[in-house]
Amino acid sequence: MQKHWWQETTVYQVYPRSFKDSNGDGIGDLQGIISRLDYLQNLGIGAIWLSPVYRSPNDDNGYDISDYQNIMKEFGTMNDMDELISEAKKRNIRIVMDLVVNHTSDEHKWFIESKKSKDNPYRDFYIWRDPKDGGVPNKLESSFSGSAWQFDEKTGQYYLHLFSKKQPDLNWENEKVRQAVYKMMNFWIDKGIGGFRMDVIDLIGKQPDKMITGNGPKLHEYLQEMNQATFGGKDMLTVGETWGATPEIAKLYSSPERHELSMVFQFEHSGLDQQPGKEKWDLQPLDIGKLKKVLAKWQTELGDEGWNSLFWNNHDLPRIVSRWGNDQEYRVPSAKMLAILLHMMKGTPYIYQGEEIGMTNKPIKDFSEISDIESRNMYRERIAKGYKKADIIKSINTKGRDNARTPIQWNESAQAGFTTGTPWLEVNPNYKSINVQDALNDSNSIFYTYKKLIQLRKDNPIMIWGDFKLLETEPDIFVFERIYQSEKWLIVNNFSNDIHRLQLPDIKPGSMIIQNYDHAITDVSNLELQPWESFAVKVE
Ligand code: TEU
Ligand code: CA
Repeated sequence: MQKHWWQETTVYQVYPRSFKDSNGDGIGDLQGIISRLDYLQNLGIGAIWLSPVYRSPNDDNGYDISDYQNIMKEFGTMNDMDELISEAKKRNIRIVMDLVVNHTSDEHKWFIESKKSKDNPYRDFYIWRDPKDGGVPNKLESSFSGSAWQFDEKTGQYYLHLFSKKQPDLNWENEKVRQAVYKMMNFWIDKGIGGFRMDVIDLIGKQPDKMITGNGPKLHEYLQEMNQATFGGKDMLTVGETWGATPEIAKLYSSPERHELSMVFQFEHSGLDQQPGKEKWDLQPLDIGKLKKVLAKWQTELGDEGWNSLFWNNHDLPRIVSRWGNDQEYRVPSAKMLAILLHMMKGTPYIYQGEEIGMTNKPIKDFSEISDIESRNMYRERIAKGYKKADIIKSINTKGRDNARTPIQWNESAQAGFTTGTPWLEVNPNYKSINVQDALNDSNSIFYTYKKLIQLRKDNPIMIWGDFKLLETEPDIFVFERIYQSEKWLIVNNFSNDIHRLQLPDIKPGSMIIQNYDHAITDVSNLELQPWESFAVKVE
């Protein structure tokens, strides 16, 4: 298999609205990101996945794009964007753009034309259907609650929106749509970007009349066509967001000989703390035994036909230390354990902004504190269905998207140093004890665990190419080996608040690679693992 830069690097996701505000309007912006590139270079990352910065009315914080070739006014200008690309390049950081082409904003010029009349040249850029029996064409639902069909009085038809009604779905069956998207992608490629993260890309082959949304029959044909028309042969990082992917499906996207994408984000592990067959709001505790099984399956099954992306959180998911770690007594060791575990697996690791300092979820008490459209719609829907307010708020505090979107806590000054004004979303009140400045000043901080992991990846091919092998242990302990040529590493993780015994009589540990407690590990035949203890050690 040919080697690529994106297999050897670590990616950092920036959610621009919450990263750093440079002009006091309370909204993070491109100049803010530029001002923190030295920080990211210090961390050691090789690429930034930049959540959308395009022109947008912000119904879904930039995932509703009204102009793909212009910058959101609050974020800056195209000159700022060019500056970001070139300043990042100087620091060996590539910019991976978010490509949101399953849908546009309803304020995009294509949609404004499309809804003008049934015979408008842009009508077929979107998915319009006649009413059925005086109502919606079928039962397709929006991810943001309610029907996926919105009636348009003027032309008497419904349009499809799998997300908010301000995010009409593009009609990928229309060749003109595909060509327009490829042209736009080439505009960005010509600017020297490092690749694309492709929003809900598994939906573009939908067949709405057959109730098929994900993994439609023409999905891979479109991706191969896109590859050829745009990034093919340019060694760019392309990662598809694919909620329903199994390892078999992931291979279709990422087998090198198929010429589609570099890798996908799979979410199988992310569904483990929700009740089967229900929504993410329907909570259940994480079964760590299952987590190990799922992750180990992905580690081994892709083989050489694909490549894993490794991530715990993003702008849609709660903060991992709050979700599966312990954000109180064991915040620091559990955050470090989660970092070591993730970065020691095979694949490209992604860090979500703030994860590297162990930022936590921010609990709310009331509807008035919710910003995110997904949570707001769900709240209203569930109140109407008779759910208890306290239960809904609990679901939002556990799984809501605002949790990960609070501003980055840079220091202990007002508003955590994110802005000199009023932030668009309230800062987490724990910023006085959790912030970048303190993390940089403390050589034992979570930040330096991440920094070390990133450096280790640069120095040790085994971290990138080594095979993964899960060792059988009791459920709360996650133990695996990486094996490469004559080298072997042992990685041990206690995924709990309790002390656990672990016996590995046949393994002789050598030098320590990284750990989150500072005692020596000279013998693993009868270990007493401390709460959330984690270490990686060479095997003799
Ligand atoms: O997310 C896709 C998606 O399915 C999520 O919205 C998901 O439904 C939810 O967050 C978790 O249950 C992508 C983007 O990452 C997200 O921010 C956008 O809102 C969405 O697409 C629409 O563009
Ligand atoms: Ca700003």
